[in-house]
Amino acid sequence: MNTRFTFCMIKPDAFKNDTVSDILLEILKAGFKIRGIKITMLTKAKAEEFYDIHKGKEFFDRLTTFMSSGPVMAMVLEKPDAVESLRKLIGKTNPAEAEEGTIRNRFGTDTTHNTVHAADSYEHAEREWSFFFSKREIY
Ligand code: DGI
Repeated sequence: MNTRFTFCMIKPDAFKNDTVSDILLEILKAGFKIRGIKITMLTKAKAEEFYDIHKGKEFFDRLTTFMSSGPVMAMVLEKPDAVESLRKLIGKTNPAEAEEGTIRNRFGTDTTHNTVHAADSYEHAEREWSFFFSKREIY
């Protein structure tokens, strides 16, 4: 298992609130290298596929409607212990509970509109970047 890589996605609320560049800067300042990047739109069906682990939960429709409401920026990021490091940088799911200075604390609004997704394991990271990128799009 390679622990240098993780998957990150900036969510539609960041595009709406014009905080994408601030979030990117935080990620770069934390020492991550960008190995793949694209802006794309998820259809409702694609958002449901990406979050299929949450299917059946109370917030599933809210989450997938939001995630297909505007652009997302998908990224493959590199840094030692990438998954743990990025999870720490973004903070807890609910921005109100996220530690001060974390990305979700600074730029998030609520548990749905929490500006950024980060893979929670190396296994999920690989599944998630494969969802967005072909091999040729990652260097
Ligand atoms: O890994 P996280 O994004 O921190 O959290 P997660 O994998 O448990 O859930 C994925 C996303 O689903 C999360 O970023 C926002 C949404 N979500 C999770 N739990 C709740 C939720 N949305 C609402 N409204 N309420 C929840 O309890």
